[in-house]
Amino acid sequence: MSDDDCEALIVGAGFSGLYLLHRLREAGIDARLIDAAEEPGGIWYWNCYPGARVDSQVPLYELSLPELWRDWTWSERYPGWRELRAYFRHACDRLELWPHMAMGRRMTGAAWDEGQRKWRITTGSGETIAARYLLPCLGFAAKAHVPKIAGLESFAGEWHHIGHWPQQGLSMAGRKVAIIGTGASGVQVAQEAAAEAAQLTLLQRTPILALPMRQEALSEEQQEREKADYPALFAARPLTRGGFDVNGVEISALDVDEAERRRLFERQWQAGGLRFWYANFADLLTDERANRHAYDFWRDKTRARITDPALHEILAPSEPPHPFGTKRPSLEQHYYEIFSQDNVSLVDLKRAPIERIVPEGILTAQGLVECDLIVFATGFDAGSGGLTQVEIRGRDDRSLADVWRGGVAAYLGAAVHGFPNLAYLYGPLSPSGFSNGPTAAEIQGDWLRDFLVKLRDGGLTRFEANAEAEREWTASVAAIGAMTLFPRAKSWYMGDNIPGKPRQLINYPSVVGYTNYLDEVAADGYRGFALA
Ligand code: NA7
Repeated sequence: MSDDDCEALIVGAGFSGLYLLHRLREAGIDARLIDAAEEPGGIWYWNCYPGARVDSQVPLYELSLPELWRDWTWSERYPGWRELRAYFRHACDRLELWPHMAMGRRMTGAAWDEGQRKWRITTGSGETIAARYLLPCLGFAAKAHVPKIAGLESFAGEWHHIGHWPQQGLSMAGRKVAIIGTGASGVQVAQEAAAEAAQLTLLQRTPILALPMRQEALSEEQQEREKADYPALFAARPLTRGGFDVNGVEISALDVDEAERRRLFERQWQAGGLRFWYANFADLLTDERANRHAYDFWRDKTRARITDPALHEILAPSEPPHPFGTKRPSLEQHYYEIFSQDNVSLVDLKRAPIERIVPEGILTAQGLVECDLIVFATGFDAGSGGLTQVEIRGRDDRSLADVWRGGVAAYLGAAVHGFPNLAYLYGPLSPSGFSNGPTAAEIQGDWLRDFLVKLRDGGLTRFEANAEAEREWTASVAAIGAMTLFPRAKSWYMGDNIPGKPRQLINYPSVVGYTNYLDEVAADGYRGFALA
């Protein structure tokens, strides 16, 4: 036994990993945690690019533990990465997690030892840790996607993916910056680059349907007052579809007249943040005609902010590029205004595709975009990418990457047949990408704690998802997805932002539905698992 051998090894120090570590230790389970990063924070460690901030509002975007929120105050409604990292350090302090955590250790492989009923986990520094349970909490965006573009190696300047931004920071002042990708990350970094760079070029393939954030400075007094409502707010989160504070209204956008429809659209638009997405009409994401009303509202509001009419059709097209909200809408603070600055230009890659990268910049079908810094805001191999990039070998010595080659299959979006004693959190086929992060972390963390306590108390040392339960769960996510408009977009929700990745809905589209299902499984003696 090495000093690190333990009952449960958690991998990842984001919301899911830290919450689980706390809950397991509280329950008397010898749990430890490793993470490749030097500091806790998960996605907020790696994504430290200028402008990186969360687009779920606090206090919804924090853990519900009173020992954490009682003496914590935020400076903004949508905090930036620095403040979020400070929050994670606060959580580790208050919950006294540090002695059980080892930072700077990357899991490079894991193999199941059936004889010993243990996982043997190897790390980048060559250690092996033995653990009864392996609990990866890698987040949805652990593997950055850098598209293969010919000539990148010949580029004379500097390039970075936003998920591997230099920890020491990087000034964009006075530089010629090109950003490839206009998802949530592209929008955030563009707003900062526009203020600093001598020249900024955005290369857009699909327009983002971005919503106004309506950032708000928060005072200590205001938060002290709001804290009286926190317990009710936190109790409501698992009972909503998206893990936020409310659901949408329970009526169809088609059952009301134009004036009433506009009233609700306007209210959620003014409230700001993602509310126009998660607190809209009931059929926003299931009925194309209802969705079209929302799109038209968004387009008209957005066009009113774009001063150059030539950009209207590129940034906010007459016809929707995809149903509104079937790709993640990002939040913006002044994104549409940057296009009226002299130092900012936009390339529509649909008309002028990238041909190759040359030493001076990016060559498109319409000419050279000169630059000395390329920012890849090109997304992630979301959901499964973090798990399959590690060599995880199960019962039959097959790797998870191999088992999932034709598509992801998992029971409850957490356990895989053939991989005993492994449960991953915030991963594919769980609500992850459709859930406010801390809400999912708590629902899954509490459930897993209860499961492992039940095994311990029953003298059991092995669980494995049944093949049939796994098939049913995987099929049910696809079937529920087919009732929505999500398959109408090419997005990371459908797994098909990565060339060659099988197309399937990778997130379970209801937090409350998931919560209820987990409760039923527990009440039914953890059906769907073989226990030994
Ligand atoms: P996203 O949302 O996956 O956005 C990636 C962007 O990069 C998107 O605009 C893509 O265009 C673009 N992209 C990807 N590959 C290419 C290539 N080869 N050429 C040009 N453009 C490309 O990632 P983000 O990091 O912005 O956001 C991820 C999540 O973080 C977000 O959903 C929130 O939950 C927070 P496309 O749309 O595919 O045409």
